[in-house]
Amino acid sequence: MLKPTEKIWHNGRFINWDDAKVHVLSHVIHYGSSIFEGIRCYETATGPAIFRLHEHLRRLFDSAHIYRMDFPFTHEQVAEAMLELVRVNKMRACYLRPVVFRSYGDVGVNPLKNPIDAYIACWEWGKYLGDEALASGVDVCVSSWTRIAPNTLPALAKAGANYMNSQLMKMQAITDGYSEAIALDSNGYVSEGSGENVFLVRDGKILTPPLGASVLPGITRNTIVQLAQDLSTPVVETIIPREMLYIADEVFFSGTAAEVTPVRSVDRIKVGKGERGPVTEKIQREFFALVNGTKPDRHGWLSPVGQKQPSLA
Ligand code: PPE
Repeated sequence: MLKPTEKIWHNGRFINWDDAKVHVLSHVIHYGSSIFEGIRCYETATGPAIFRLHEHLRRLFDSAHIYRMDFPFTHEQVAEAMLELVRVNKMRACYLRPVVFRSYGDVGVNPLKNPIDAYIACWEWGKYLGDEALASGVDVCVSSWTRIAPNTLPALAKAGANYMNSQLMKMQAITDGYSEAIALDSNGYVSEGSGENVFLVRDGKILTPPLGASVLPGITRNTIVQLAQDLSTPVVETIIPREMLYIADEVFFSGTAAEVTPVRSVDRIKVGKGERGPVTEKIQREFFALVNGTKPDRHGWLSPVGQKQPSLA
């Protein structure tokens, strides 16, 4: 269960957790008119630091732009709000969730007259696909649901409505005994998980679907591509037939919540040896060393919160 923190940022002010409420006739409740981000703040030896804050904010503003939402704050203001939120809540590590939506005003599909409301909350979020997932890998299925098709819902926007498709995938997967599902795009090629991008490894080469395969332009996806290049491992963005998932040497997920999670089987077919593979492990090691600050931040990906938080111990 979600453990409340003290404050939530709302339209430029910090309010109490329990006061962050919306009216039932808010546009977003009826028509899914929200965009959001998910960002992790990691504990490092020199205090908490937000991982790839600016890339996440860029995507938030891109999502707002796609949906014609006039969000009256600058990138810098929201960045400062996020850092301040971690400070006021005295968090050491947390997940941050900015959400921008069409709020209370009129009812009816036309969203243009409804005000835009913005909140940022944070909380402690552990391992997305279970505690064992990072080491042992997860069992997944190919969803019978297709990922949102081009020209239906824009996949490059991180919009609440996209997650109705994700929920269908996830519910089916869980009910059928899997941890997660991978969807195919409307052409039948591999797209992404309900809340993760997908990578395959075959013959030492890393493959991932291109943005045209209805995937979210994941910040972790971009991180993996960069880390693979740093490690001189070739990475190719290419359309991927479904059966490549079965014959890949390794498959793994990437995402802010999921971080880098190995996939050990797809549709009950073992991937490689049915355990975390060596390339996945190498990428994981590099990823966690960077986010935890045990390796120098050579890409400038960490935004220090600027205050060492008291130890909870
Ligand atoms: N695809 C989807 C559909 C997705 O939701 C995410 C993130 C990604 C790819 C990876 O993107 P990125 O986080 O930028 O690397 N999913 C977020 C929400 C998960 C949730 O259950 O809520 C996340 O990981 O924060």
